[in-house]
This record gives sequence, C-alpha cells and structure tokens, in this order.
Amino acid sequence: MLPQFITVHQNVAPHVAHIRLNRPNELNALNLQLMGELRDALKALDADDDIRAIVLSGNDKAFAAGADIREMANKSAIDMFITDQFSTWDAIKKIKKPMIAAVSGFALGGGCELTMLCDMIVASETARFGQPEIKIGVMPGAGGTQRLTRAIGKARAMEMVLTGRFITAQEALDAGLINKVVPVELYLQEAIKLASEIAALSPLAVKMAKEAVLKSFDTTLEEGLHFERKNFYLLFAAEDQKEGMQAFVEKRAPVFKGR
Ligand code: CO8
Repeated sequence: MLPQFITVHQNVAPHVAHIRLNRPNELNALNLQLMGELRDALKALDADDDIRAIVLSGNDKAFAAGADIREMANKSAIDMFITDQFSTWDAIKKIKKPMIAAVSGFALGGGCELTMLCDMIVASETARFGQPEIKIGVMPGAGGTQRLTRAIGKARAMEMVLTGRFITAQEALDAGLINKVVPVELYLQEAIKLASEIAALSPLAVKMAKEAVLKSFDTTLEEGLHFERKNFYLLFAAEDQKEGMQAFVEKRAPVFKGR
C-alpha cells in the first residue's frame, strides 16, 4: 500500500476539520500523489454536512516547500501537458467551504500558491513565504504571478517572483498577504479558533459570501455588485436568515442549521 501524504482529522473543534500535509522528509513537497489525496479529502469534506470550515497545515518546519522538483525535473512540456496537474488545483479552487491555511516554516513555490488558494492565512513567526521558481529556471505556475500580485501589489510581487526572495511572516502581514502572526506554538490553535468562529455562523451565508468575495477577482465592479446582490437576495430563502434575524430580535444566540 502507498504511504499516505496527508492526514485528515474531523471535528478538531465543532464542525471544523483539519488536514495535515504529511511528507516531512521532503518538506511536504507537493507531488502528484499528495495533491491528489488533498483534492479528494477536500472534496469529501466539502460534501460533508457536518463540516463547515477546513484548516490546512503542514508541520512546524514546513507548510510546503513547493512542487516536487525531483518529480518534475526530467519532464518534457508534453509530459507536463498530459499530466495536467493543474486540474487538481482547479478542483481545489472550487471548494465552497472556507479554508484556512495554518503556516509555519516554508511556504514556497506551489506551497505559497496553495496558501493563497486558501481563504485566510494564519502564520507562525517562523513562516517564510516565497516564489523561488526563478532560481530553478522556471516561474510560478499555480497562481503565484496572479494571486500574489493581487494580494500584495505589483512592486512587491515582482520582487518576490523575479528574485525568488523569501519574506518573513511579519512582512507578509504588513503586505496584506496573511491575516495573523502568532508564536509557533499557537499557529494551528489560532487557525482552528478562526475556523471555529466561522463554523458557528450560517454555513450557507458563509459559502455565498466566500463565493462573492472570490468573484471580485474575476469581474468588473458592476458585475461583482450584481453577483453580490443575487447571493444576498438568495439568502432570504434560507431558514438560517429567519433564525439569525429572529434571534437578534429576541436577544438570544442563533442556532444555524445550514438550511
Ligand atoms: N521538491 C522536492 N524535494 C524537496 C523540495 C522540493 N520542492 N524542497 C525540499 N526538498 C527535499 C530536499 O531535497 C531534501 O531532501 P533530502 O534530505 O533527500 O536531500 C529535504 O527536502 C530537506 O530539504 P533541504 O535539505 O534542502 O532543507 P534546508 O532546510 O537546507 O532548505 C529549503 C530548505 C530552502 C526550502 C530548500 O529545501 C529549497 O530551496 N527547496 C526548494 C524550494 C523551491 O524551489 N520550491 C519551488 C519548487 S517549484 C514549484 O513549486 C512550482 C509550482 C508550480 C506548480 C505547482 C504544482 C504542484
């Protein structure tokens, strides 16, 4: 039997799942098997009504040090085309539930891109973000030139992409790439806490809000506002909207069911 490169932990807090990338000897390098396992686990959690938020982490030393260089080194352009590894990334992009990256140590290349595919990033003080592909004769291929630029702006993205320089967790925070920096003992706990806060809310409203925020990257302001309004109206078809507003009026805590 093949070794498993991820572990999945259900209900690490109510309605929160934790996926750990678990290929420590290679700094969680993202080979095809690991990415396939990750996609399958995320799709299963996305379909599981009991789960409302997902935390994705590596270990203290590495979130992930990028795509597996050994696996790619001798491939031709046609091999890369046929393998179509980005279909896995496209599937992960379609996950509707909120995903929070809990990052410690290296988040490089595809690892940095994977954190940016998540919706929020909590980092330990030891985290280092980088797109060092340029140093091995290529360039980012899983969103590094696009999502990083949108997150931190052209000047800083250009510097990271063209020099391969890593930035610290504090620099990433200052640049707006990540949400929070905490001591290394706390990053996973803090990410789970953030996930729990979201998991206590209406899962329907959360999914539709996530969808609308992501839409802003792909469209004009006018179209985006239209999309937002449709989702806003749609939520009035949900029991959770009645419950949320009724609970406010009755000065009690709402109980959301995701219906
Ligand atoms: N791929 C394969 N193996 C790796 C990778 C990697 N990306 N990173 C580290 N490893 C392995 C090392 O080869 C080493 O293995 P071994 O012990 O068998 O020699 C082990 O992990 C530990 O690494 P180091 O000894 O190098 O550890 P250091 O602490 O000295 O250095 C670094 C850590 C700085 C992170 C260093 O390992 C490094 O530079 N790694 C490569 C970083 C990199 O270039 N990443 C970008 C890869 S390309 C990419 O991500 C393209 C993404 C686009 C598509 C995404 C599809 C999945």
